[in-house]
Amino acid sequence: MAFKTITVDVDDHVCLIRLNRPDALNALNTAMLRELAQAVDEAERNERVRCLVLAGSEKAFAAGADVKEMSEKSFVDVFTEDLFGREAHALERCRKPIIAAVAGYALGGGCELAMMCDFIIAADTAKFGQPEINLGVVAGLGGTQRLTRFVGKSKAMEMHLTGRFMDAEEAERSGLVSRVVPAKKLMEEVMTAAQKITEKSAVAVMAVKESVNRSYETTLSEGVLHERRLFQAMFATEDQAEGMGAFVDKREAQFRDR
Ligand code: DAK
Repeated sequence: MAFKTITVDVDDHVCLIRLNRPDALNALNTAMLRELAQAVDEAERNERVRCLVLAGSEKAFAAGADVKEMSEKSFVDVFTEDLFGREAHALERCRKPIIAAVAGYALGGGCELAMMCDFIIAADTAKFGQPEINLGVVAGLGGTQRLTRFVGKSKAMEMHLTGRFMDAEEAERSGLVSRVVPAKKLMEEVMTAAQKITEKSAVAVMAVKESVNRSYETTLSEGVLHERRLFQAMFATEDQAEGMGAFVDKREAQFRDR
């Protein structure tokens, strides 16, 4: 289907979704979040897709939820519509890996969207922030929870309370992003990372994602046990035999997702 606020391209097993509202610095409105949720669902169902990439433009990943759209809403509107709740679940429940490619502003809902992805690669131009406090509200897409887990209480609290932006270098130092690359090389680096993931066993990739995410939801001992069971379960796959056999034979593994 043709989308109006995003673009979607599937190439070489990677689904690249770009937020595309350049006049509003990719501010997330209802239409865009619905299209994004649909695109993620479609990529999840598309057997050709083995990894997703979510990107914005050079100037902005996304400058937040659309303040102009939100400013018209009442409590009853946002409560009964469950503003963005359903759309956010599409990303949260996706079992394929999603990489966020962040250049420019990733603010408010934009920062939260990037944090919902599995990891963030940032351009040296990236700026992260949770400036909802300046609008008289609090973050609503998980920012107080996820940013705190990424960067710790002190930095998260400062960013949420003052609205201060964090540059790419500070974001890498604080563990918010996996690495920073020159803006001109951002998409090349992200697509190379995505490509590497597509070459692995999709079963093992899914298990890694599930296990790392588990660490946010459970105690250490339960998480370690869950990981051990997943590791053991991998021995029921052909890909485990292929991967280890290929290592022993000194050849490239040919994974078949079986
Ligand atoms: N919403 C709507 N339009 C935006 C926007 C936004 N968040 N950010 C930028 N724009 C628009 C500007 O209005 C401007 O449009 P025109 O005036 O040209 O029509 C255009 O994009 C270019 O922006 P600027 O002229 O301001 O560009 P600058 O380079 O001077 O400044 C900036 C860039 C990013 C520093 C500035 O635009 C800015 O401060 N933007 C707002 C950032 C912000 O406050 N973001 C947080 C929004 S609140 C929830 C889920 C999510 C949320 C809440 C609830 N539930 C599930 C319940 C999330 C809330 C938020 O994200």
